[in-house]
Amino acid sequence: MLLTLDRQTVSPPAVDPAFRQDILDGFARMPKATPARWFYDHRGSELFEAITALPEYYPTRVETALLAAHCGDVGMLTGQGRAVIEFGAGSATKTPHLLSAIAPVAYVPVDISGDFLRESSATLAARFPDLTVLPVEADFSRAIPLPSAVADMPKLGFFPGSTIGNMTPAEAVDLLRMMRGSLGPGSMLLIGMDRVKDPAVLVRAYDDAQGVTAAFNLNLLARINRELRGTIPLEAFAHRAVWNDDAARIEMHLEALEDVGFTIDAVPFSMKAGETIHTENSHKYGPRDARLLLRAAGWAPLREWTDALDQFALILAMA
Ligand code: AVI
Repeated sequence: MLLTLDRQTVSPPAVDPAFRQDILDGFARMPKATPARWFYDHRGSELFEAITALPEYYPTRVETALLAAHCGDVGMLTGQGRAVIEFGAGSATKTPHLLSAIAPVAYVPVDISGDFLRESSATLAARFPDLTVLPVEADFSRAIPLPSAVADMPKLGFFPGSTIGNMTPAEAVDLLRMMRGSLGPGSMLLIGMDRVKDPAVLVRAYDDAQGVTAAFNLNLLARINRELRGTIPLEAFAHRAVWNDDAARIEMHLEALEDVGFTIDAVPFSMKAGETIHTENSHKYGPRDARLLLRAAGWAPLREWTDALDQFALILAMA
């Protein structure tokens, strides 16, 4: 049963003021840096879906296999009848494994992209006709008022995809603490985290041979041109993926290939050849780091599952 979309954010205006502000602030910084959340317009979300199917991008494949293999164990530990709250649901391709295993009373997918949320909610509602689906269009990095229908139910937060890695460790702790507050006492959290591994494997995962990740990164500039009256020459930029060992993260940058000048909403900017815009961090966590992050936010890790190569971990934690 699919109920109406609970809109926490109003339909996007012609120019999203938060997007404008973040981009103008980010381009004014030295070095230039923009928040990764602005990748996900409709085209960006499509490109991200394409990334998840790339041979080099192992996280989605490995995490889906972990869920398929261990959802029975997850169901035993969580018990039946919780409400599942999925943060950043996107196309929710991993969710059916979890829903089949724990038979939730309600499923609340939360995502900033209304289009994707509507499509995936309709697909899930058709596949699980007895399940109450209550989609919430919202930015889960801010406090989310959950639908009143699930207020008194025990909850399982589901945060797959290693999205936590796109935040700094300090932001990650804040977010995990906020989720604990939104989900309430007695809640549980199932989270996916990508492991630290051979940098060559990581760089390939973020700089694939077909250039899909490059297109995903460059789409940010196209979006700026489209939505903020930008004049950025896309052909003057190249995608770069770099392993930062000290910070244990893959960084994505857009590097100017020549000296370049452009405007964004009539504000002038210039870049020298070789200068970059830092567009994303994807932090990777070793086993102890992952548990420490959860503990720092008040979650007690209960059990974790990883693949034979220890590429990716699914961790179940209690509030
Ligand atoms: C959404 N997030 C977990 C992806 C990641 O792996 O950090 C985003 C991504 N960026 C490039 N490829 C995938």
